[in-house]
Amino acid sequence: MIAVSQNLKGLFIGAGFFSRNHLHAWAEVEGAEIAAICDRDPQRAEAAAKEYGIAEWGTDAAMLQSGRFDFVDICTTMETHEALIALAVQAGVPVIVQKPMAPDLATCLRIEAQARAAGVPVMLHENFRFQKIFRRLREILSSGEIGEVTFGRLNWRNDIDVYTNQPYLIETKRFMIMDVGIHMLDLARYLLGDASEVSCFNQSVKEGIAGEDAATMLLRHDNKAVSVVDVSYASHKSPNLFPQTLGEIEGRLGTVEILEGQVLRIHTAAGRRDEVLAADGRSWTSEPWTQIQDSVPRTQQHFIDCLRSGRDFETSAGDSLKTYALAEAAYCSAATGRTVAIAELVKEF
Ligand code: NAD
Ligand code: 89V
Repeated sequence: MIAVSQNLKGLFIGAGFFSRNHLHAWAEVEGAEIAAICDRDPQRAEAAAKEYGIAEWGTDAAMLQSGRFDFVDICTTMETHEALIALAVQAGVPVIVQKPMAPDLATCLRIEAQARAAGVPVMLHENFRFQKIFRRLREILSSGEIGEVTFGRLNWRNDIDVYTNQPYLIETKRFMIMDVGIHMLDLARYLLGDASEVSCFNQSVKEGIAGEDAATMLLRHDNKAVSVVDVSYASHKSPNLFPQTLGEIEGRLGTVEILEGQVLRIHTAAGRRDEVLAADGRSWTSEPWTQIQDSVPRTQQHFIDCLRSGRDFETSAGDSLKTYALAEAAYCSAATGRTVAIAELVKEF
């Protein structure tokens, strides 16, 4: 058992585009520190070690088997996650891994089963639900102020140039749903509860990309609520709303609108009020990424707090299977033109 006073020592894998947000955030997280960084590109590994003051760097993730690490943070793309998580599971090292968990549900199920069989905890770094505005919205819903939820709309539409920083998105066949849809499906579960049926229409609007860059999904939740989740990288508006999620949640007694500028507008019989959720004002965050960047330290602190207390992760691999089943059902619905029940894809969770 690691003394509370001692920091948990982590290995960080994947010194690419998004890693800087993780590495800045680890410097803020209480009870943990990054002891070594690994990237198969030695220049990236060495440069990041220098920039973030990390004592050790390497190019081979097998360093996981050295027995020196209390956890590993995997910040690589989805095709690499199964092999890297398997290395960690073999070494008995707890994992926090970036989304998407894997390209398809079958691989997600394999990963989760192996980790569970070995008793190694795995958490998805799914940070949209850790955004300040959605923590506050969850509180309002849990307070009962708008009553039992009956309907939700979550939309994430803009035309940010995501391709320059994340060129792998141009080639990937499963694009919009796995890149942003997965954030929205997790949010829909977090705000409206589990869902079991999906209807989906996909579109490829922009020329020259392999997968869909827009998707419109209809969900039926287990509590009979219905939600619409729509995402697009081909939505031209000024100002560009990246990375804001807009929408509304309706209940039997009122409605909460999710408005531009991180405003929650609460409508009840008592009247209407606005709550504005300001950014945290960190030195290393900058528009338009601030809303996402501010959620990274919260996500990582949750991982460490749960590791230390033994509490279940909110976005454990096991819980996240329900999110990836919805994504799989969405692709199946888009391909077949019919509503798909996740029970068709997975006997039980
Ligand atoms: P990237 O391709 O820029 O960086 C990945 C790095 O991992 C590269 O430097 C690569 O050399 C390294 N790598 C890959 N396989 C490796 C291996 N087996 N061993 C060692 N190093 C290896 O990718 P990125 O844009 O930083 O995205 C990483 C992940 O973060 C993606 O899954 C993406 O979807 C996700 N992401 C999440 C958010 C968010 O949380 N909101 C935002 C952007 C990206
Ligand atoms: O959050 C993500 O996963 C990224 C995005 C550009 C949306 O931030 O891909």
